Amino acid sequence: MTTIKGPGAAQTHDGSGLRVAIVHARWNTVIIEQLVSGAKKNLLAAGVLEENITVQTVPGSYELPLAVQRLYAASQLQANSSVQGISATDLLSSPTAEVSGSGNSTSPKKPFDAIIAIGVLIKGATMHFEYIADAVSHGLMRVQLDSGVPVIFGLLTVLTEEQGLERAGLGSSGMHNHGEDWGSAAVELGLKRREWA
Ligand code: DLZ
Repeated sequence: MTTIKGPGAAQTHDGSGLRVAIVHARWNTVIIEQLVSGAKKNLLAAGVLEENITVQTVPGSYELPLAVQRLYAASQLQANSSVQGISATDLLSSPTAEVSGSGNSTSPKKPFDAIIAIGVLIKGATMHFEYIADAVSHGLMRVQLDSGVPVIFGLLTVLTEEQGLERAGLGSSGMHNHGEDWGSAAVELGLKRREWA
């Protein structure tokens, strides 16, 4: 069956110069894993280098806004730092971390051009779902507008497990994996953000 829903005809963008982070919750892992691999698939298909894709996890969706905010800040710090060879994770745990050892450096990293936040909220019997969905949606928008980095909204807010599986391309209806759209959106917005700078 044809549908009018969706982002329209596929666009081609060259993501080979981009650096992208995926931050995902671990709740509802079966669905999450599929969404993350869909996002990664389209990042790679657009030319984003594997080495320029960073994947970080948090326990649940509620943790996504802070993680996105800190990961982006760490990548800015890393880019500005004269000390090379510090991972974003090191910087997150200790923003003033120094590298011990030989001083061998990795290539300089620039700040992330886009960050994809992925989580799956499944409605339960209480109001939990509504509070988290609202908080995370507003939190991610706030990080995006405060920092200027595109934050791709990969939060599924579904009423049933089946709805979640469908949107990850794991259902019986033939619905595509929405994670792929998020990978494409990250590339498009990462490039457009540079144009709009
Ligand atoms: C606690 C909780 C529940 C009940 N459901 C979900 C869910 O469906 N999806 C999700 O990503 N996270 C869930 N969580 C965990 C919260 O997001 C959060 O990790 C905890 O409340 C700790 O802050």
